[in-house]
Amino acid sequence: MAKKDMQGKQPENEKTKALQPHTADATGEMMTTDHGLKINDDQNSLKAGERGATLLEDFILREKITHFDHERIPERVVHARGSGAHGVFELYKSMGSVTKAEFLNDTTVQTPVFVRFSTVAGSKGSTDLARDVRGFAVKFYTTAGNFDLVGNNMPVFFIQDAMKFPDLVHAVKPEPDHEMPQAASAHDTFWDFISLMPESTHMIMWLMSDRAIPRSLRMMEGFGVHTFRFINEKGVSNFVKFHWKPLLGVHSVAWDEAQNISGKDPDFHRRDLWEAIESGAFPEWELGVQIVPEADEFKFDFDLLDPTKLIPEELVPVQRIGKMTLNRNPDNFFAETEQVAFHVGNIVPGIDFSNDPLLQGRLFSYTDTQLIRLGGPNFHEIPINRPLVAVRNNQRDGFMRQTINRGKTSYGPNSLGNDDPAQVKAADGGFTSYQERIDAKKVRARSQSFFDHFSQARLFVNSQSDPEKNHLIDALSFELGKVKTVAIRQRMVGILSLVDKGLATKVAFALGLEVPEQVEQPINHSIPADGNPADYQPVQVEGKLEKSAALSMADTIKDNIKSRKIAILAANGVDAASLNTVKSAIISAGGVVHVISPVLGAVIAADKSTIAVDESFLTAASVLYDAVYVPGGKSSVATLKGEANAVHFLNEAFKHCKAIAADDQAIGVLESTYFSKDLPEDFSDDQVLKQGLVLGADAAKLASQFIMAISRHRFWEREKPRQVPA
Ligand code: HDE
Repeated sequence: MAKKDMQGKQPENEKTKALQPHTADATGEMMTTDHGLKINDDQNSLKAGERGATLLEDFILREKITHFDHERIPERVVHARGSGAHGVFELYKSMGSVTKAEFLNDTTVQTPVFVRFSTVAGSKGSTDLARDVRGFAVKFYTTAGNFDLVGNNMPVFFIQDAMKFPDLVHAVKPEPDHEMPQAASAHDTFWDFISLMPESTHMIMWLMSDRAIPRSLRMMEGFGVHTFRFINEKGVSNFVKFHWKPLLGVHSVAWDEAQNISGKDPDFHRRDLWEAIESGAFPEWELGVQIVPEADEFKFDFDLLDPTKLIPEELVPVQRIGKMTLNRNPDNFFAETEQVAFHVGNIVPGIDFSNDPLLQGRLFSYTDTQLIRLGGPNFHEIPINRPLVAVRNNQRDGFMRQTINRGKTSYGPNSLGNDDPAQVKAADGGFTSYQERIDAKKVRARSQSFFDHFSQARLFVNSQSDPEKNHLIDALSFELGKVKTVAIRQRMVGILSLVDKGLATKVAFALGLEVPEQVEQPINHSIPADGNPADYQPVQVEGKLEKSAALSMADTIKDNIKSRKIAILAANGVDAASLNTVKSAIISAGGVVHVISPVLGAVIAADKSTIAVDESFLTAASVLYDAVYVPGGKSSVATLKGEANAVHFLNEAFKHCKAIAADDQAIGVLESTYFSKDLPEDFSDDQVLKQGLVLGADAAKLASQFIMAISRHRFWEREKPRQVPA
């Protein structure tokens, strides 16, 4: 685990150093107005007598209130809720054969990055645990300018053409008459739109899967989604898809848990990211690329330009080419995380666009939205957005201009200013667009090669483990159950039946509906006015691949408990040895332990030692932890057994399929739970790995079995009887 540097500060990089002249620290400083006047009284406004009216003259009051009145800027229309972090990217091997991008050529260079994770639909203050796509936007401050990889945690998207983006977003956002629901897709307008747009079906499978409720921002994958191009020194182009692979594995929470976390700690993901970085448990991802030579563009049974399709890893393996480490929290949320402006069009030589019509539409949108959100054309001068390389051009003026451009010339060509700034030859790093050959009619149309909407949705369903499939069915049943218009539910059941009959039947059952024999035609309602619906029917391509292992989270990395949060329930009279042995074993394995007790302060152990309490049952909840341990100690056990909150804590942890361990002496507490009847007979390693329940008298052995169980993340098999109370 990486550590903070000697001063106890998080590591610096070229970008965080460049931010330093813009930072301010008030320690030991005197208070001034914005024009630098020293302030003598910041408590009282200027009045006509002690009990008199406030005077208009009070410029100090007016300045303070005026600034306050203007503190807010518009939130992002999508991805409003976000959390950011600084870090570095290090390259494993030179990619010079396929790209001339400098930061992907030199393995000795550390490229500073700033990352912003986000939810899409909710407002700035909404819960982190909404069922939603997560934004995964990375700004690389490279030696050739900023490269922004503005991706998501899902590899595909809802729509194929940028023209439909405002419709999609209007449909998912709170309904316009009553502004409900907040940060949720479970409502009529969203499913109305989706049920008429079969191209969304693949993405819907991802959105209804556990990928939409990550355990941590540190435990999710990232994807560039679109096909991009790599261009090498010789001008040869290869198609490329970008991936981020988290070194902690890909893990999620249960839906019931997500809903509870939203109440107990709506900042759960933001806090988790912040705390991990503060503690030195720096999150890491490997950058992966799938490379497809231009000659292979048409070798797949889907179109590489279609953003509702992924390239299965079985067809084109992901090469891991470097690692990103997030090692520094922002100093100021507004200045950095809020003001950062990503743009999918910020590329560097060696990287270029494909004709994906969604990507093409995004190229316009990002600058446009920053103009209003950040108040003018100079948002690139905001410290977090500035590249590390110098910016020189003839763009001038505008609101909030920071640069003081010298000289007379702000045009080119010019003779008065030596024709500077000079253009740069391609050989010296000047950007040139890839010269793709185009011979086409100007049309508003979509390629027939985009019309297979179900094969990859089916591939996704087939690739899920049984628990994942159950979660998918539950999520669809929940979301459609919240839809009030029965016709929309019915239409969706019809669409689902085109993906997987079994899945559709189970969802239909939960909704009290039947799977229709014949699906209502046309199912695609995204048809131009003069279009013939018959020409817009989905085509069914029998995908060659049955399953793709990478689409399931079942076999993700599950070999460590780094930064996992474990609760130890204790009261006065606890067995200190039992508590401390397990606690230190967890800490040595990289886990985080909180002792939770009926009240805050400290518990007095049976041996009279004092154990500090981190949380009480009032301030903590099982949904905020990955696992729970109950140590022995007669009176502690007696107290916890009679403490409804302790029993609820365990019941809920069981329901959410978490590892639970108890000292033999604490069996009394477990007997008060509803799962006491499910306690296994033996506690062999095999049994522990199957059930996630550990009981024993030998604290050291118990600790190692417990750690093994926590590293498995969840024991979804427990859901099987599917009759667990809350
Ligand atoms: Fe975005 N998107 N998007 N998007 N997007 C924005 O830009 C847009 C799309 C993504 O943390 C906005 O600065 C259009 C796909 C992320 O600041 C806006 C289309 C993917 C973020 C915008 C898409 C994304 C945004 C809103 C369809 C995954 C947050 C605020 C043509 C590959 C970045 C802003 C951050 C943000 C437009 C589709 C990812 C309005 C028009 C596909 C991660 O410009």
